[in-house]
Amino acid sequence: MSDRFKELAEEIKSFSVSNDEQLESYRLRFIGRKNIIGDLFAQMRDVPNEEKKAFGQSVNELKNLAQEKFQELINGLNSREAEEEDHPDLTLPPVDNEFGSIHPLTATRQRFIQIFERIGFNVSSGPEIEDDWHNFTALNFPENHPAREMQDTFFIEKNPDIALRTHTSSVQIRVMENEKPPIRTLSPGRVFRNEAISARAHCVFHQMEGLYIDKNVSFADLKQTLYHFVKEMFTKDTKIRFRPSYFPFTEPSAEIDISCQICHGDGCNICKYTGWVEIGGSGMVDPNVLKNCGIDPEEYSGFAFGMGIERITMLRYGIKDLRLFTENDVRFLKQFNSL
Ligand code: 2NM
Repeated sequence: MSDRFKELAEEIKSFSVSNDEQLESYRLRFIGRKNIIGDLFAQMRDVPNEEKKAFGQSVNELKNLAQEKFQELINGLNSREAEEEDHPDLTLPPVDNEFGSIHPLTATRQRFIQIFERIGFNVSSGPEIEDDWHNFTALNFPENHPAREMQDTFFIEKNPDIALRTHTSSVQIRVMENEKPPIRTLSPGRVFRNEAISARAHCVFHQMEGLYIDKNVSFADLKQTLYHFVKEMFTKDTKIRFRPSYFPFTEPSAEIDISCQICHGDGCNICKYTGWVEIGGSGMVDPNVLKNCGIDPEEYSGFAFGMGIERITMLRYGIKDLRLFTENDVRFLKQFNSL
C-alpha cells in the first residue's frame, strides 16, 4: 500500500498545468467531490485495526499535499497571466481599427453652417419643448390655424400651452426678442410633427432656418443669398427658382426650388419630370412678427428661410429612403466621411 501512496505523492508533486482546462483535470482527480484520495479514505474499513492509524495519517498527508499543490498551481497560472499582460505577444496579427464616420445629416448641417458663417451668420439654439407663444402666436399663426391641431403637433396633455416645437422658427423668435439688429443667424435642430413614419416622412426630423434682419434688407438679398447657398451646397451650375407661396410668418413668401441634381433638368423620377425639386420655404419676415419681438418694422426688415436637413441630404447624396438615417446600419453610415 505504501507504494501506492508514494506513487500518488509523486504524481501530485510533478503535476504541472499551463491552462484552466489542465487545472480542472487536476482538481477533478485530487480535490473534487469524488476524488482519488476520497477513495482511499473509503478503503479504511478493510484495513486491519493495528494499521488503521498509520494508514489514516498517510491519507491525510496526501490530502494536504494535494491541497497545497492545488493552490500552487492556481498561483502559477495567475502570475503567468499577469506576465502575458505586461508582455503582449508582438508576433500576433494587428487588431483592425474601425474608424467612426460623420453621420450624413451632421455633414450637411456642418456644411450649411460653414457656408453661412462665411457670410456673417452665427448659430443659435433653443428649447425643443416650446410654449405656444414662441412656436405659434409670435409667428403670426391665427388662433385656429390647422398646424395648432393635435393631429399635427405633439402637445402635453396636462398643459395645452406646451408642445414639441414644430419648426426652429421658435428659436429665431427668441433671438429677435433678446438681440438688437443686425441679426444674421442660423437655427439648426430637431423638430417634431405628428406623422406616421414612412420613406418620406418621420415624426422627428431636422430643420435649418436662417434669419437676416437689418435696415433695408430686401427680397433681392433673399434671392442672392439663397442662390449663393445652393451653388455652395450642391454644384456651381445649380439653378434656383422661387415660387409664390404662403406662410403666416412671412409676406411675401416663396418656395425655393433648385434644378434637379439627378437629371439636371432632363426629367426623372426624383423631380417628377419637371426638372425642379423643392428644397424649402422663404420670405420677408412679416411686420407683425417683428413687432411681436420688439423690433420696429418701420426701421428694420428681414428675410427668413427654412429647409429640412434630411431633404437637402437626400438630394446631395441621392438617398431615396428617409429611414436610412435612423436605422444606424454601418454599411450605410460609413459611406459618408466629410462635409
Ligand atoms: C420657413 C419659411 C419661411 C421663418 C420665419 C422665421 C421668423 F422667425 F423670422 F419669423 N423663421 N423662419 C421661415 C420663413 C421659415 O420654413 C419653411
